[in-house]
Amino acid sequence: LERRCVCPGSFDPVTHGHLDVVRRAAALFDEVVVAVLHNPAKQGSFPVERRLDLVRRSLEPDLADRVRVEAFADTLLVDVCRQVGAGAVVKGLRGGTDFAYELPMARMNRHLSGVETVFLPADPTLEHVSSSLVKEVHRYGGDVAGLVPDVVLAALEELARAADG
Ligand code: COD
Repeated sequence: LERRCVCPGSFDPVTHGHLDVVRRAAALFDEVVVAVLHNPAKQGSFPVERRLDLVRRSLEPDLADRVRVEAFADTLLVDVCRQVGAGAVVKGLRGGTDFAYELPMARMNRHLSGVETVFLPADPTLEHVSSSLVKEVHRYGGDVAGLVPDVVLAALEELARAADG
């Protein structure tokens, strides 16, 4: 029996916080589907194809054969789970704010289809890392080198140059 889970998110862009959760999910499940989804509350910075590419290029080679990275347009997370045959969603929790945001979604998803949500406590060294803070700090010239993979750092530079020119 193949045990599969989905790690959903905006990944706009992927951070070491996301990658830590994906790595830990891969230790618990046979296959991980990283699902790039639309969050209606957020306006995107990177096109979806670029987000996918950055996640794929950030995965360690030893994970690559058990981690799939796909985009799903305008779909419920539970439909993504059904589509890929996953019984569980894996998410990281940075603190109480994440928990308050995630708990109703976890309950709603279980209500809709029975899918379970597994919460992993964020690594304490990555608790302050979010895509939005990384983008903000980088935009104002702060150093985000330790918080995102090198390919993402390059993409952020590119984004800044495009915004300037
Ligand atoms: N440490 C640990 N975990 C982290 C860190 C970190 N530093 N940073 C991010 N994470 C984890 C969190 O678990 C987070 O949930 C996940 O990564 C993704 O984070 P983001 O910011 O990329 O993604 P979000 O929060 O914008 O994603 C929200 C979804 C797209 C998953 C959500 O809107 C959704 O499910 N949409 C689909 C439509 C749907 O089904 N709606 C109804 C829901 S009930």
